Amino acid sequence: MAELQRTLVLVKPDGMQRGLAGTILARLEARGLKIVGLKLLQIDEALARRHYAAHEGKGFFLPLVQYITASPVIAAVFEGPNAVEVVRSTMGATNPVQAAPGTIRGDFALEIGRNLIHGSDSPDSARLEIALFFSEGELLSYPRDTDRWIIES
Ligand code: D4T
Repeated sequence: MAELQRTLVLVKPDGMQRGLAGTILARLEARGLKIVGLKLLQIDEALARRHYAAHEGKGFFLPLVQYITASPVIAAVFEGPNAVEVVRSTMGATNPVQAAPGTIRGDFALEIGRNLIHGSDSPDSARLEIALFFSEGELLSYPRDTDRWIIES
């Protein structure tokens, strides 16, 4: 069986404002991934700077911080085999212009600065990012009766 992973997903402010939160989460759920953490929160500037620390100093950094702090977001942790890569492929390319139709960004977004969703880009980033948004006690492990129909054990 493939490695069971957890990954952080954010429904960004544009997803919330456009009423696409349910659609975005539903696509990941329908793929077979399991929600093990979920919250609505307003990201403040300090958290935005930590989350996007890798981009500090780049031209798009300040607009990116303004964008991610502009409205509440949903933070979710999804679990499943290869969850990091599966979320990334379901999201589509960072720039929606290059995102394939059928992906979240390819179906619902037009511009890189309004690309609706964040997903961790590696298992190591996922661990760091999950810890930024969730305490251990906010993450639940539980079996689903459907798991055996989604995951070959
Ligand atoms: P996030 O982190 O938001 O899921 O996006 P990605 O993982 O797909 O892409 P990223 O880290 O390279 O970029 C983070 C964030 O910055 C915005 N961005 C990026 C931008 O506005 N202009 C740019 O040129 C780049 C590279 C979009 C996503």
